[in-house]
Amino acid sequence: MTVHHSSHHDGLNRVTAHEVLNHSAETKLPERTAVSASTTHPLGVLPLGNKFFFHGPEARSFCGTFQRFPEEMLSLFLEYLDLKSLPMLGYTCRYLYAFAYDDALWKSLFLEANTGRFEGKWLGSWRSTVLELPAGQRPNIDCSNVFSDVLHRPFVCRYVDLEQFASNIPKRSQIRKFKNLSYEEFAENWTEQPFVLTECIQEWPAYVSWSMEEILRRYGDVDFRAEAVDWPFSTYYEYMKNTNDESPLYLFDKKFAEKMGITVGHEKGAAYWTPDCFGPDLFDVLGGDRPARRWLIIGPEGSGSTFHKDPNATSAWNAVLSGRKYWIMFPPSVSVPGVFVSRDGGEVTSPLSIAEWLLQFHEEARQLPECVEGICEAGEILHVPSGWWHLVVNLESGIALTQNFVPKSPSCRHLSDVLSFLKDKPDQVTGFKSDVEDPYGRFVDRLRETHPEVLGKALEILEKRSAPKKRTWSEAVGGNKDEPSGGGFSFGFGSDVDDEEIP
Ligand SMILES: O=C(O)CCC(=O)C(=O)O
Ligand SMILES: [Fe+2]
Repeated sequence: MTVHHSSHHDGLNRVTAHEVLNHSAETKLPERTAVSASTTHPLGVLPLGNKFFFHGPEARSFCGTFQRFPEEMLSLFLEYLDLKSLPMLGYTCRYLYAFAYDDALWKSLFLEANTGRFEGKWLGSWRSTVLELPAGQRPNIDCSNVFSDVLHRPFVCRYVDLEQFASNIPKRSQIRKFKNLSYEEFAENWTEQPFVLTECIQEWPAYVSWSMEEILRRYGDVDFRAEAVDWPFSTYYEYMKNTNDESPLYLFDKKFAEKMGITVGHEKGAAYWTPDCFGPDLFDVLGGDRPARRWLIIGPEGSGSTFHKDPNATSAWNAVLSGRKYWIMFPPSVSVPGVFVSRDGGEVTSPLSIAEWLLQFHEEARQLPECVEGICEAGEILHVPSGWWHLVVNLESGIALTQNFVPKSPSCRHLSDVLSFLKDKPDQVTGFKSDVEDPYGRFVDRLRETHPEVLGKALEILEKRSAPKKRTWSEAVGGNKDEPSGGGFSFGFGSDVDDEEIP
């Protein structure tokens, strides 16, 4: 951008009408490079620490009473302003201009204003899109005497080099890769471990022929769900090519098959099918009452999923059709650094964006012996065991398909986990149609008809797990680290079952 070197040293430091009106052609922001304090904010805002090297007047000293606000509070206050007041306040001085320019505020304003189908054009930022500013232009206002971490941090995160986190993976935590697996091998040994299959989806028509351009050509007018918005793919495509969002909108659509008019499964002409190794999906017994299971996932570099466990204690596979994904995963009972879970496991608070988590916690997380990491390349498919924590980031823009399922394994552990989830955490159950009032009851009924033995075994596990274990007094008080007292700690059923109680 053009920098007006003189402007912020004069008098009141107001934004001049000349600056507001004189739009300059938008310069392309830098490609992702190593984190550096010089990562360019579009208005030239610098990290807070830089003010100690600055000798001119700071913009902040011209914003009147607002100087009393810590910058976090100012930013919070601005969230309450509407589409008219926000820019008006921004025009009062350079400091407030920089804050009112924050695109996260404009994203909220966009979402408030566009609840229906969005017919407009993506213009490179939420602000430009809301204000319908001519494409590729933005006000030419120099804010290089604005020092703010709140405003600068998202740009550091946006341009952080993601490869640094995906490289030098310690050998012990490398995710296992196989060409393929048989169902027997999977069911016996691998239902509780993450792994990647490298030669499994090469024959999928979806792998052979779907590219961004092909989807654009064939489905450009079709609306897909991307977090809070439904956009025609052509709009999302423009967004992906041209966004500075720290956490880019992620296309995550469960109705894609219907929308694209494709079939899935082993019938002729299907676009893809579940690899044989994952075997049957026990939720199939629910027929049309089964919860949502498949998603098309599309996103730009840097998009992805923050730490979570998959819904309803299901397992999943995730196939990369194009692009590359970095995965970092932990077994169910591990507490992941930087991730806070409510007591019942229902609420995961990962207030951090993916890049923030990587910058702050990746190193610490990698030290944990349970850490599993790896890159899933295009043409590969990854297994997410039920209950495992995972964070995923796209190292390149790409297309993926994912499907959740309840594997059938000799131990029946997965089924019992799902049953216990449906039974004990009804408020956390997701993905069922609203007319399925009692997912647990319905599932048990169908299993009784179709898989009585499997159901029996799973219920037995459940019973054992919930029956309070009787312990003798000496067992209860006598345990120590090397010689645990009866039953104390176990990696057992993985999930969020509290330690057994002493009656
Ligand atoms: O971003 C991704 O591809 C991972 C998606 C995921 O974890 C999920 O669908 O549960
Ligand atoms: Fe997931």
